[in-house]
Amino acid sequence: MTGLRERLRLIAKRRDLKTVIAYSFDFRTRILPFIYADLRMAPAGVRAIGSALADAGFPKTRIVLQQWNPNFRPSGMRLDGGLPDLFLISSLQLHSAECMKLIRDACRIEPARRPLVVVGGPKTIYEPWAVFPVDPADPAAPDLAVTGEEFVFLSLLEVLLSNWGTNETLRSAFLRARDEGLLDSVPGLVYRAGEELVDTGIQRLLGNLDELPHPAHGFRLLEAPSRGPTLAGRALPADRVFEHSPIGALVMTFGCKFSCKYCPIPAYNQRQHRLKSGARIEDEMVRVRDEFGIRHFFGADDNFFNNRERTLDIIRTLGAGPVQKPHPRGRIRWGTEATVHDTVAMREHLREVRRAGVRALWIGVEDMTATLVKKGQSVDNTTEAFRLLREHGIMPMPMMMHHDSQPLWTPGKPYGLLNQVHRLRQAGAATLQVTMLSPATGSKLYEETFTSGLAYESAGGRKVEHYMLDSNYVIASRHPKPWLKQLNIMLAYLFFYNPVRLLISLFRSKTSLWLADGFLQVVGMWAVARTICRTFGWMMRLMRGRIVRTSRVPGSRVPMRSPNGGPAGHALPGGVALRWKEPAGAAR
Ligand code: B12
Ligand code: SF4
Repeated sequence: MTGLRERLRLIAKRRDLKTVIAYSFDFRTRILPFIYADLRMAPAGVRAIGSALADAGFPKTRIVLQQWNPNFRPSGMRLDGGLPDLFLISSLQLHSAECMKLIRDACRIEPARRPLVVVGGPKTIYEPWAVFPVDPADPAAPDLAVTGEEFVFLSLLEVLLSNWGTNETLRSAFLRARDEGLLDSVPGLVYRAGEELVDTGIQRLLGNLDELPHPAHGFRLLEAPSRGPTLAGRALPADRVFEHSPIGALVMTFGCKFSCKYCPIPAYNQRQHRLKSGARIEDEMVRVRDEFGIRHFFGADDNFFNNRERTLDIIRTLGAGPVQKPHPRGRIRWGTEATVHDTVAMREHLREVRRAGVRALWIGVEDMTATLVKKGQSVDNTTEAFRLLREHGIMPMPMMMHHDSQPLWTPGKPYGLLNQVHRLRQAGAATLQVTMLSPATGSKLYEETFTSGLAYESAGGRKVEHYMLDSNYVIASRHPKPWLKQLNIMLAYLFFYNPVRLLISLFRSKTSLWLADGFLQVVGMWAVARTICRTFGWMMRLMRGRIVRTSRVPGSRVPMRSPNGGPAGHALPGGVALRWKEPAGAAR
């Protein structure tokens, strides 16, 4: 990675490159559990790609967040007086509809002037084929889908820039590189070649995250929030970044040692635990605070306590250095994710964890009785983990997963959803996440959810759309009355966020952070109202309408292959992608 960054800097001395990066955002996803953070935290993925470009010597880069610029239209974008050379889109699966709208609009630019259009992020990492449509009436498609991280993107850039002639667009250099097979040496790309999709393979992952470009670059590239369709003359000034993104998402570690069947994280990380050093994280926090005024951070960790020695290196460095020294902008505070099991295992070190600035931990409790999933949690050790955190002034934020066999209430037993929510609140939970077990792309359970006929295609005539794939909607269930599951989720939230609890949090709080607890109750009540308004209609359809199931595993409808004609790494068994082998082989 370090060598690649240096080589690109040499190219940058000879070549200018203008890039616009858009983050797609579907406003229909604005419901619990993350209704505040979704708008008030500039996402790390687009910032990381922007940082990589700026670090490589291409500062003419702008990051547009659809959540801040809902009317942004790529066809009208101008940067430094002209169309950009490169238009990048980042999307989560649930924002796919908006991602496709951006692609369609970018394709309205006449081909001879069109920027190279590339899509990446968690949508294409798992389903790169999905952005290449099959409908001849709607042919708009990106030039390329990326199924990897910065390393893949910069490797691609190196190939393209090394082959970019002076009198041509970057897109035409891409088309030539593609046809000459130059892209095939970069694993992590999917492009169209005639009637097929070519998948260059599974990405090579960067292990030492200290080699990543510094995230501070990305914060300088943000487009200021606006209602307009075009871009402003300059990016959001550094001293106004905090106003719009008071929380900074930072990459610290990636990976988790558990292997829950419904979770894509261990496989995505190729079973590796990847991380930055304590010194590097300290430098990032301090620099982002000093340059942009952001002193609250959220670690993009999958399980921060995954490895005790590595965690201790990070927290001891942060606890001893400038991060915790008084500062005119305030001390640095941060939160992240961990498991119950590892929190209990870290019990002797929680004082150090707090000293490092941690004030909130999102904990994947799922089901306290471990009926749904076993990852070292039980009623007793979950309560113990929460007690320990509370005692150390760290807010525990449980993430629960409701499932078909869990009742709403079980008298005298801790199995029911409300019984568990009650216990968690008593144990000091400050927020609550309750989602329904749903198919997650990239997880072991994904295909089975479809092949077993569990997944819904529609209910009451309404199709399951992408924005509903956030586990807040019941879209896969064997329960005879699935509407009850949807209702249970609403009741659990109402049980947790309500005026009575607000009063209790202010006058008899279980946590030392009672003001934060009260604030979270207020935001939570507003968010519950919004969540109920959004999901009530779906519940009624589940109750009154006909439920149509689907057993078709989503897969590429365009034949997909590796560069040498073998099976494609990103194809799903069962989809046309893998069945490609015979029919497409015959057609070639
Ligand atoms: C922090 C986080 C959040 C924060 C996001 C806040 C913010 N605005 O940043 C909050 C808490 C709000 C959140 C909410 C949700 N999240 Co979330 N979240 C994460 C988490 C833990 C870290 C994200 C992150 O910052 N990663 C670090 C960055 C650097 O990685 P990245 O975004 O993947 O980007 C890299 C690559 O993808 C690639 N890339 C990205 N874009 C592009 C574009 C191009 C052109 C290229 C070439 C490359 C590229 O390069 C980047 C650098 O390496 C991830 C898991 C994870 N470890 O990544 C889940 C994750 C993104 N979340 C997920 C989900 C499902 C949700 C929710 C639906 C949960 C829920 N039930 O409500 C909501 C959705 C809310 C909404 N309306 O959007 C899923 C998405 C699954 C999918 N396939 O789309 C993830 C991947 C977790 C998982 N594995 O299941 N989340
Ligand atoms: S513990 Fe959490 S991050 Fe780890 S595999 Fe299970 S669900 Fe995924």
